[in-house]
Amino acid sequence: MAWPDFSEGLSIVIPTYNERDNIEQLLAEIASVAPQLKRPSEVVLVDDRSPDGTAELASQLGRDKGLDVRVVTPNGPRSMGGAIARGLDVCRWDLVCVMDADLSHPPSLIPCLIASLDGGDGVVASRYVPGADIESWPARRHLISLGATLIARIGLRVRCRDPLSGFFVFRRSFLQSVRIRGDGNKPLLEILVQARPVVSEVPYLFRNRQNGESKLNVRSIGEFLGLVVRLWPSSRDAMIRQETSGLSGLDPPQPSPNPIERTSLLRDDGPLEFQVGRNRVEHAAGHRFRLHR
Ligand SMILES: Nc1nc2c(ncn2[C@@H]2O[C@H](COP(=O)(O)OP(=O)(O)OP(=O)(O)O)[C@@H](O)[C@H]2O)c(=O)[nH]1
Ligand SMILES: [Mg+2]
Repeated sequence: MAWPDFSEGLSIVIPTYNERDNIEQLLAEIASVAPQLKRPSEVVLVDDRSPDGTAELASQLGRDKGLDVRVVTPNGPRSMGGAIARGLDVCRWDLVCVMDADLSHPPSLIPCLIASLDGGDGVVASRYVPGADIESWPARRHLISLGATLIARIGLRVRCRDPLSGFFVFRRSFLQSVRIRGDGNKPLLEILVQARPVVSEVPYLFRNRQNGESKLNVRSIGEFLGLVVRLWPSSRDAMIRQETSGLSGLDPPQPSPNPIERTSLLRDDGPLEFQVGRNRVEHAAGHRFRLHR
């Protein structure tokens, strides 16, 4: 089915560690966007036994706000990527949105992400397409993020502008072909490199975390580089397949019922040049971004 059916539910997977100061506002924002989704939804909070009581507070708030909040507590070492992989395993619905709990990712964008799925495999909320912005990051953080993004895009031949985004929508049925390990804490990158999905990108305003502490540290950078090295053979194989079979060796994107909408699909299958920003249109919750071959 090309379009998300309104009878289909949505699972929102959120990894958490010590997010007590953010969880109430996050769940309130999700509750306020729920009516616009026009579908059943659940929140799958994957919490690595946060000492600040995030999980208990989330369960209580879910009951208070009438939200279907399920808390999953994995065994094993604490890992943000591992938590997302676990959440994707246990969620109830086929349509799934992954996002952070630190209010960097606005829940108000979720309806727009789902509407933008439009026959593709996934939608990425992007910090690096025209119309997007990042609020109050120090220069050092910008440099780290841009450097890591370039390493991923060039080293792994990924066309998505923000392959390290932690805010995205996919179908779990599509993800069945991908083994998401969660090492390196960038599950979207694992998906893009291993499954070469058709994705579109939607710009948004990324807000820097206001409360709580970042878990990003030097070790995270090392783990990310380890992930790039692990994924490199997969990206090389995809390039060889592309060279031997020509650009059309991979199936073209599914046609959309709307011929204008079709242009929004981007097959993430190699280092093709693309133009940006030619066809930006107003969308319900912001600007929709289109990528063209
Ligand atoms: N379950 C689980 N969640 C985690 C872990 N580390 C981070 N998270 C969550 O993953 C999300 C992203 O973590 P952040 O610390 O914000 O990492 P970041 O977004 O790369 O960095 P900042 O935005 O600068 O803080 C947040 O919802 C965290 O609570 C972990 O070890 N286990
Ligand atoms: Mg964050």
